[in-house]
Amino acid sequence: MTEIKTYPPAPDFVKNAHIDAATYQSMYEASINDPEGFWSQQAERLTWDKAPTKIKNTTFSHPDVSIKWFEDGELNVAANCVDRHLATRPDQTAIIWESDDPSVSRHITYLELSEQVNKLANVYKSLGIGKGDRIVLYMPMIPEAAYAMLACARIGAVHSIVFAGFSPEALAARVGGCEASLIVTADEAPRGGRSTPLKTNVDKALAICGDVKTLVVERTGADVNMVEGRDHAYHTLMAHASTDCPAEPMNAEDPLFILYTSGSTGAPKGVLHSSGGYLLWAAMTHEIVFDYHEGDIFWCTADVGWVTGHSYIIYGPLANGATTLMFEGVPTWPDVGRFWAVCEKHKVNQFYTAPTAIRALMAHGKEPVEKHDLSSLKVLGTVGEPINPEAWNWYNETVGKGTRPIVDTWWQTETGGHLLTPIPGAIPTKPGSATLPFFGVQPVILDPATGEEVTTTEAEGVLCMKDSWPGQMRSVYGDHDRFVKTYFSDYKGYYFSGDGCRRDADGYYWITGRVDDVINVSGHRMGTAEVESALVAHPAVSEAAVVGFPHDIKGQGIYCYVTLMDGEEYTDELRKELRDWVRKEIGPIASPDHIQWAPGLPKTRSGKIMRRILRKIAENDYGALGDTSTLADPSVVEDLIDNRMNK
Ligand code: 6R9
Repeated sequence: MTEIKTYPPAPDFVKNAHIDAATYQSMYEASINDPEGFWSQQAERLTWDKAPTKIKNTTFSHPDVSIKWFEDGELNVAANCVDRHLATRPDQTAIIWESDDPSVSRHITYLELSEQVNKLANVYKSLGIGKGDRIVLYMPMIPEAAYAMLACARIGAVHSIVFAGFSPEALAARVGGCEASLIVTADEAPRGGRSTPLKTNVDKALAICGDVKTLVVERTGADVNMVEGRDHAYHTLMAHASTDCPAEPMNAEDPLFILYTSGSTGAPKGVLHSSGGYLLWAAMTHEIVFDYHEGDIFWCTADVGWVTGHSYIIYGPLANGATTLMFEGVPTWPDVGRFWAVCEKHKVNQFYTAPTAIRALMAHGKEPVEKHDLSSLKVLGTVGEPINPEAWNWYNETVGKGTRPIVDTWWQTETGGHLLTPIPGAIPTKPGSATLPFFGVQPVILDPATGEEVTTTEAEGVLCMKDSWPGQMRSVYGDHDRFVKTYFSDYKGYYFSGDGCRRDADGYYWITGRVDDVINVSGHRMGTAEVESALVAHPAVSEAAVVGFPHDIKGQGIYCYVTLMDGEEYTDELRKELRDWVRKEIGPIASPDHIQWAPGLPKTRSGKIMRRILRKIAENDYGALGDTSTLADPSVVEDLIDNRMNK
């Protein structure tokens, strides 16, 4: 095995950093030994209408799981992200918008942000929306998406963002799932020189889930269908709206947003986040993990449709009064140097992206990076999936010139923000490791066979958390039992992350990937069950089993085994049709990479599909199939291998 190098923080960096090694140690200890004291002090990062006196009231005890932080506190998230900066920085840029078209960008100041948010909040009210109502956002990466989120927060409405790459079918399920009163969308979403017809997709979704009011931003000016009384033009209503809208005082535990995410079973679940604890977590991690300083330009390349966009494009940076960059395009258009051109153009200081993007750009070599002046960069971050050491090294050497700390941040939609991560001035990094816990985070590794904690420093097993942190999700929207069952039932008394993990001799954590039937395709989480149910919804398909397989760029690809109905013919045309079908049912992000015909699937005598075997076949790893003696018909496996090899 090649030796793993350790990269200590550079002395120059440590000098200016918020947190050094000794401070990390003492603060971490305080956060564990005296959570009440620690978090009541940290809560002062936010501006409260009523400061909390009850700090932590949480239990992971099955089945009475209950999570409350700052429960008697009152605040408004929009007031924290906008209003409180108006006295000190009205003319500072809050949002830099870089459009898909490289010649177009805009700067929006905190004062402008305030006016737009307040107007939109008044527009919501005029459409009959109030505290607690749900608003679905299905939007391009444009400043109006930020206004739409913050305007919800201002009046206490709960947003549920649906990534613009999802299909009308997936959108309809999410609109229906939270009984939304309004959908905010745009005519079209330009990306990479192409355009997604968002409003047309909304029309198709409403034909499935029933009519809901819409508010349509004009992004490209494309001609779209507007139904009188149902569809409203954003710019028309905004033109008459007042910039004066008081912020609704909210309890810290009132919901801020719902975000659907995939699990191992059933339909995606609506992860529910709070106002107080979530915002504190987003703000604090944004400042400390990226070592954000006053005046820095921060760029997170995610889409606001994912949790990373929520916490690190909008809520964290704006709560801190930062300048946040919002990018509408893709890393490879108009050329593979786009990320670096944007870093140079806007003098980006912290850059946060996904390993899949790094791998894709790495394939094009150094030249597109070296063409650009990247001297403004101070910290580089990654998120979404394990980063392989080759990609880490390339990021470090080619982008960071070997002098910028890399923060490999492990977290989940459920966690609200970073849980395992280097702190750049404090924690030496190792390529591929998310290193150590953030303040208040108590990771444990459990033996999956016994459910017992592995207490030795070196350990391997499933990653759980022993106690709550303020940014933790509070429930599954409308289904608290599902929350308890999904996260607190397999290992009682712990939060179960769904990830496998190893702890090395230095106590560093190395995520080994999901241990459930969730796959991670280009950093997007997907339940194999979702792809399976899309496939079996096709009239020709009788059965389907979906697994992940290693993919050079995407991390994991989607491998589908499909059994057809009697009398159906296994043809290449049908294969193509099924691929398009899945794209239509879920969205292009769920495009199958391989569809293998499987007249028979390996099943146990009780009828359970043995996915372990299917994963091995997908990986072309036939020597390690393990015990197949419990199969009802072991010959099925040979047929699948023959099929795989002749494909
Ligand atoms: C923020 C986000 C969560 C899953 C998580 C894990 C994987 C995320 C990672 C990572 C290794 C990292 N994951 N960050 N694996 N190293 N730094 O991605 O949320 O979309 O909910 O995905 O992503 O498997 O369980 P989400």
